[in-house]
Amino acid sequence: MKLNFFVFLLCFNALVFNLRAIEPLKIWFNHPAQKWDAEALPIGNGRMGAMLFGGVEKERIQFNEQSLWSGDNNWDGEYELGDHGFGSYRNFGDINLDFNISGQPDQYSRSLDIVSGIHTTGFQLNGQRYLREAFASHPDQVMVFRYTASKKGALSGKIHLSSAQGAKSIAGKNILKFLAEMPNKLKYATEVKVVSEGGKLTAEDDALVFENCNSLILYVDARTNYKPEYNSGWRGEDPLPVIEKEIAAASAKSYEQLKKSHTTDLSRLTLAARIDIGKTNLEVLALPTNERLKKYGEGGSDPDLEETMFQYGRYLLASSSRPGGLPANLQGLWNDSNTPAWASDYHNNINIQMNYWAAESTNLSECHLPLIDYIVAQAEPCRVATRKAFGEQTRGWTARTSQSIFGGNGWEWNIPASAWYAQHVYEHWAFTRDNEYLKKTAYPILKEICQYWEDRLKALPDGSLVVPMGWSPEHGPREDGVMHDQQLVWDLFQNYIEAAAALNIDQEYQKKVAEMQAHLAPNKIGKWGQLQEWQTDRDDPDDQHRHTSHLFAVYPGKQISTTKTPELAKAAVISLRSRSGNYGKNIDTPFTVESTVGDSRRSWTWPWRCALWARLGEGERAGIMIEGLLKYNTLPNLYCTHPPFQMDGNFGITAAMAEMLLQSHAGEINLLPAVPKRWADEGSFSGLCARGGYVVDCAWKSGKVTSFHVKSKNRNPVKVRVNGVLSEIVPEVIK
Ligand code: FUC
Repeated sequence: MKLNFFVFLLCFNALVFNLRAIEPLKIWFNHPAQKWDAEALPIGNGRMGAMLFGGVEKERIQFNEQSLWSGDNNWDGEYELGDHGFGSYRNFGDINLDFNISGQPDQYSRSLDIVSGIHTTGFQLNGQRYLREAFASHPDQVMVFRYTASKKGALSGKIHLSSAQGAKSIAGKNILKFLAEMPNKLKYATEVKVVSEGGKLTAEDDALVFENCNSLILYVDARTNYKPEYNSGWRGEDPLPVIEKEIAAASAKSYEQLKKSHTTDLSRLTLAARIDIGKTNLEVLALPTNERLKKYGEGGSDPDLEETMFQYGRYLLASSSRPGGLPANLQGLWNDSNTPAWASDYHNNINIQMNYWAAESTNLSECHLPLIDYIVAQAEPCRVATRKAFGEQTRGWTARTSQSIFGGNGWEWNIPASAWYAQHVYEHWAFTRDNEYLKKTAYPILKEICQYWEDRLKALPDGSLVVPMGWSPEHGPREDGVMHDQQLVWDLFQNYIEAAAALNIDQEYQKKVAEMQAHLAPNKIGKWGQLQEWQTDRDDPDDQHRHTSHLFAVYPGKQISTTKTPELAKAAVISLRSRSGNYGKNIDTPFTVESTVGDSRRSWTWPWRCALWARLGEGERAGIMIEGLLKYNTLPNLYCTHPPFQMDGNFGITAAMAEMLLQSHAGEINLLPAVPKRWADEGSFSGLCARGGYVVDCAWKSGKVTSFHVKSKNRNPVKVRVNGVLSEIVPEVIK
């Protein structure tokens, strides 16, 4: 293969490559939090997390563990919340510290470092400096809170532990704990061990009193006896003995040791990918995050805030989704309610998928595994529910839109749900090229879901195949051949064919699937040039419905691309403009953030559209979608809000920003495919991933790539598009 000389120079010009220094990545306030969803700050170790308020006299730590759910096992039917029925994700409880101090603090700040995951509250009061640190350790499986003051013996007060499910706390010498059972027989427990330096600890009723201590350390662990296994009735080991063991092991280590192993573990993930898209001026940089967000919403420039949003999504994923655990739910992991919106469940018509869009592309592949394990664990109850709904002879499975952790299928059948899940199962292989995983885990799932569609597709008199009774999520009436469904099944078949070819197996079935794929009723361009959402040409150009389901084929799918299907890509541009209020009545108005109104302003709509614009090569419009999310659907603590608070927006915008910088869905690595003018001047990224097992670094000036590296564990050559020129290169080898 001929190597383009210019690309050769760029690729091997390691000396020129220069990732500019990264600004400290912090979210901070100069006052304690009042509102849980908008101001408190999250820590998490994948399984367990807390929201911190940073109070001065009273410190509230609201905490969660990902498996505390109400509801019945294997529920199959419409939503029914509460203790029985579908149930919901629940609040675990609070730890409250009342300090014997009062007055107006000086130099107050509370901050969350989203690289190290250390939360710090500091202030000056009555001539003393108070410092409080908190983190949730994945390696040690405990949360750790440390309280210090500059003067010896200055810490006195009381600690309470309260369950949000009604369990009674008991206090021992230096321990607070509770153990109880939910009405669905899920056991749950918490232990808080308190260690003081100096002073004295005494149990008083259900509280712990601390007097004249120099410092305090709290070790916290919470668990349930949930087991992600249908055949075990979703119940496993008793939680308390595990908790006691973990707390004993952690408290035997020094604080510095625990902090170091936590920081090393988390920053391995958070630093694996970085972006630098511009420099915020120092005056703005010095402001608390909530004030910067406000200024940004008023039109101020703040590239470092956009960069913080990118990294926050990665921090939140690494803090709510770790191997062996459950996937991130609608609120990630953080929930203070027993009746959360949409049960804080797993919604599969956009939300759970968006939660994981950034996992592979931004170098958090291991954080994708909880979703894949969830798909595996839920398959059996879904098979049962699928047979019940679609006939005893049905092969394979699919799911209703809302799912629980107990095999529960709640609100409304989402017939192509499993095809969308299959995309995640496939993408984990596409990015990692882990053939063992492909053979053992991914391939059987893909094949089984293909069989579901083999049985379910309906042949029209002209021989084309349609998905029966789809509804273009939450938009259309139920009818055959809805484009969203057609595209999802196309994607499933394509991924199956690629997987089977890589394993060199099932030749006959590959042919069968390829034949079905070729007969799927295709995408259509309608009367105003739009990509049709339905088989009939009835799309309304003034419709601003939040879902952009018929654009699945552009993103996260790969059926439509600017290079391979330019006519369909053009139609997608027209459809997407109209969804953001720039067609129909407003065809001549400029495309601005304000033209997107009403139902189009949601936590997850902006990121999806941002990624869509990126795939369509429209950097300016992608940039406008980031502005919209920050202006209309982001809370002061940078949590995204539907409303209410919903984490898909955080995860989604990270993925969409990555897609603006690097794409790999169309058989090539495309560098800087959709960079808006405001990022073009100078910037860099490192550690973004491309399908095929590649890791990419890149730097640019005036919108042009000035240096790049493609690394891989294999030496497979890869096509790279750099400054519009496509060449094949051999990657550098990662050992
Ligand atoms: C889907 C969306 C809603 C919301 C809910 C949790 O049903 O249509 O907008 O995000 O999930």
